[in-house]
Amino acid sequence: MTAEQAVPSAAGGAGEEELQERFDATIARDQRIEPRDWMPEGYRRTLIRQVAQHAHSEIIGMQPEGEWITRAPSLRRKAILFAKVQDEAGHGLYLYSAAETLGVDRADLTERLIEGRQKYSSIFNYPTLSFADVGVIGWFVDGAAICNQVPLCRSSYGPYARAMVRICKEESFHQRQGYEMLMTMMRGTEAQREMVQDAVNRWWWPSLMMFGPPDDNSPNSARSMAWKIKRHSNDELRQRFVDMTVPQAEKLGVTLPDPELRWNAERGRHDFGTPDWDELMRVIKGDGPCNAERIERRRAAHEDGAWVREAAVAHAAKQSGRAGSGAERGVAA
Ligand code: FAQ
Repeated sequence: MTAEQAVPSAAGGAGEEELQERFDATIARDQRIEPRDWMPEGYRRTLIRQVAQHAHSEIIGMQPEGEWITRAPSLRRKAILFAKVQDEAGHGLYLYSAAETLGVDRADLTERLIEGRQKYSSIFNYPTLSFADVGVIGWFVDGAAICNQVPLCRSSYGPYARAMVRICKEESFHQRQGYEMLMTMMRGTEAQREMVQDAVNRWWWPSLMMFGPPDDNSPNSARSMAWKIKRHSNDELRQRFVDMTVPQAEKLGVTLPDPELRWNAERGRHDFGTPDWDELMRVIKGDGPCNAERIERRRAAHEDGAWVREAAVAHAAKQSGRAGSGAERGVAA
């Protein structure tokens, strides 16, 4: 099946106008759209775009931390990191499954990623230079993922919303493990504290960029919010992340690298500086520090895994052949 092949909708003989009215009413009542329901083409395309990009992010997101599995400083840290990276693979798989309910094929989506025709999160195009980066990714990147994804548990598309429930539980755990690791390092030597501060300095701004461009330059937001795919705007979620993270940084004893960051009593929120939006656009377009390396690694893993996919298909064919011949003989398969 190709990426744009539509799943037949359960039209039930109703005309397009009536179907659209039913769809609008379901969204207005805050109920879920399910795979067999009729949906406007734009809604389906927007979901495929977002869910596929999200799935790709989880899979590419295994790489920056995965590089540290062999170099983790203790068996405990290695076991934790291994489990976390495996969780990200699981998230990718739930999300590809959710995307498949929209009539696309995972193999085709993977091709699109490898050929640069579909995006993945900008954050995974930065290098992990020290083990402190693993802790900071847990704290910032998983923390940002939680801010962005908890509202997606109420997204209007059923399979996406349900996939997000488990993903968010695991991301919370990831965030805590990152923060706990940083607490340990901050209680260690001066060199360890410097490593943590250096990692914080490098990951802060890219983490703010994860939430996407500012609202006045976010072409998809209005439509996605009207369809209740997205529940909050990019800027609103970015603000929540800043407000959540500032007290955590104070407790940890690190400085967030933004001279404009301060509490605004009038707004009851923090004011903060402007991320470098040109940098975000460069990274999204493929010109970040690690884009080429990340995609090349994904391509190699995909090619190396071809024999596993072929073996799985051959095994499934053999099983269904056996089941078929069993059924012919009147044997329960
Ligand atoms: N990176 O109009 P908008 C994780 C694109 S998972 C790259 O604002 P939208 C777990 C955007 O696609 C992290 N591209 O778009 C983990 C659009 O391009 P298009 C991933 C970006 O969709 C943790 C264009 O710019 N999370 O972290 C980015 O309304 C640790 C215009 O933007 C998700 O995917 C970006 N940062 O809002 C794993 C969450 N921002 O497609 C391992 C679900 C924007 O029109 C370790 N996604 N673009 O050509 C979303 O919430 C939304 O899709 C946004 C973007 C908020 C990312």
